[in-house]
Amino acid sequence: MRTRAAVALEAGKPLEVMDVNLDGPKAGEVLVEIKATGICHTDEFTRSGADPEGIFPAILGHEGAGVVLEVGEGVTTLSPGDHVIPLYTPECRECYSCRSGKTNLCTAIRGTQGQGLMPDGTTRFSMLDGTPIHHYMGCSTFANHTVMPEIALAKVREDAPFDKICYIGCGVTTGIGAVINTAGVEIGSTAAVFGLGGIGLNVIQGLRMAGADMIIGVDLNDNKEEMARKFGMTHFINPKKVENTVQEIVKLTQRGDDHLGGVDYSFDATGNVNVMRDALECSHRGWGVSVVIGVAPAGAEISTRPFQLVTGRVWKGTAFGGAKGRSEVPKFVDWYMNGKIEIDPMITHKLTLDRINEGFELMHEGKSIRAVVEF
Ligand code: NAD
Ligand code: AHE
Ligand code: ZN
Repeated sequence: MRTRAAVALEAGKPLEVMDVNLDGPKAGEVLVEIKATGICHTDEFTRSGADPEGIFPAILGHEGAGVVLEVGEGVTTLSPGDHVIPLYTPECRECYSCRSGKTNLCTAIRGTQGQGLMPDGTTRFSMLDGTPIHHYMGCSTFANHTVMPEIALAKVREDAPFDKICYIGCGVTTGIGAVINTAGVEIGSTAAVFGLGGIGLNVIQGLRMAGADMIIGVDLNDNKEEMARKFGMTHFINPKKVENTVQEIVKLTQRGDDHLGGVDYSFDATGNVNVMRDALECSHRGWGVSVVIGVAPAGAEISTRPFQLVTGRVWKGTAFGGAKGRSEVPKFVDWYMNGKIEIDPMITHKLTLDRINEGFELMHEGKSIRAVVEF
C-alpha cells in the first residue's frame, strides 16, 4: 500500500512529508493506522544527528496511538479494530530479560530494532523509487500507517482519545514510571526534577501521586514554571539566576538537625551530562537516589567523584519508566480516563502531518510541552 509519512532523509535536515510504500505485515506483525503521535525530544535527538544509533533515511516517531487494520500469520493477541499504543520497549514475556522479572528491557528484537529493521532483518517502508526507508525505535509513528511486531503493541480501551493517549506511548509513562517503578518514591519524600519539559512534568505528576512533600523544579526557561507548579512543583530554580544550583537545593532541604541537606530523589530530564552530575550531587548523603532519564549525545559521558557513591548516593537510569508496556500501558490509559493523571494541559499544540516541522521548531523555542500530530 501507499501511505503518507514524514521522512528524515538526512541528519540535521527538516523532515520531508511524502507518499511512501508500505509492505503488509509478515508473520507475527501487525499493520496499524496511526491516528496521532507526539513529538518527543528523543525524535529531535535522532533527527539532529546526535544519536549514535541514528540511521537515515528513516521514519521517526515513537509516541503514537492507532487502530489495527490487519494482522499477519500467527498473530493471536490482536485483531483488526483493536486500539493500540506502539511500544519502543516491547514485552515478549519469553526472553531471558522478560523472564527475569527484574527489567522492562525486553531483548527479543532489540538488535534489529537498533538497525532500523523489522525482526526478520528487512524494512517494510520504501520510497516510491524503491529506496528502502528505515524504521525507528521499532515504531515509526510519523507515518499514517506502520507495521509493528505483535509484541510491541499494547492493546488499550476503545473510548480513550488517540490525541491524548499517544503521549502514554513515551512521555507520560517515562516520567511517572521513573518515579514509581525506578525510584520507588515514598510518601513525604523530597525531590528535585531537572528539566521541566514533556518528561519532567510527568516526573512531577508522578511525585505528586507518590505523595512527595517537596518538589523542586529546575529549568533554564522561566516560562516552564507556571505549568510545573500546576502539576505539583513546590519550588523553582533557574540555574541562570543562582550561583550554584546544587547549593540552592541543599539549602532548601536542610531541616531540623539535618545540616547536610540534599533531596531523597532527583531526576535528570534534560539529557545534559553536567546536569546529570548536579542531579546526583544534590541528593542526600547516605541514601539519595538520582535517576537519569535524559538521553545524551554520542560521545558524552557522565562523571562525578566516586566519593559521592561511596557516601551512599545511588545513580540509576530508566528507559520507558521501567514499564512493561503490554502489561502496564493499559493501566496508564485507565488512570487517564479515570482522572487519576492529567494529560490534556501538556498537549500544548496540535498539528497536521504537513506541519510536523513546526512541532520541532516549537520544541527548540521552548514554547511547547507536547506538540501532537493528528492524522
Ligand atoms: P523537552 O525539550 O520537552 O524538555 C527539556 C527541558 O529541559 C526544557 O524545558 C529545557 O528548557 C530544559 N533544559 C535544557 N537544558 C537544561 C539545563 N542545562 N538545565 C535545566 N533545564 C534544562 O524534552 P523532553 O521530551 O521532556 O525530553 C527530555 C529528555 O528525556 C530528552 O533527553 C529525551 O531524549 C529524554 N527521554 C528519555 C526517555 C527514556 O526512556 N529514558 C524517554 C523520553 C525522553
Ligand atoms: N540510541 C541512543 C539511546 C536512546 C535511548 O536511550 N532511548 C531510550 C528511550 S528514549 C524515548 O524517548 C531507551 O529506551 N533506551 C533503551 C534502549 O534499549 O534503547 C544511544 O545512545 O545509542
Ligand atoms: Zn520519547
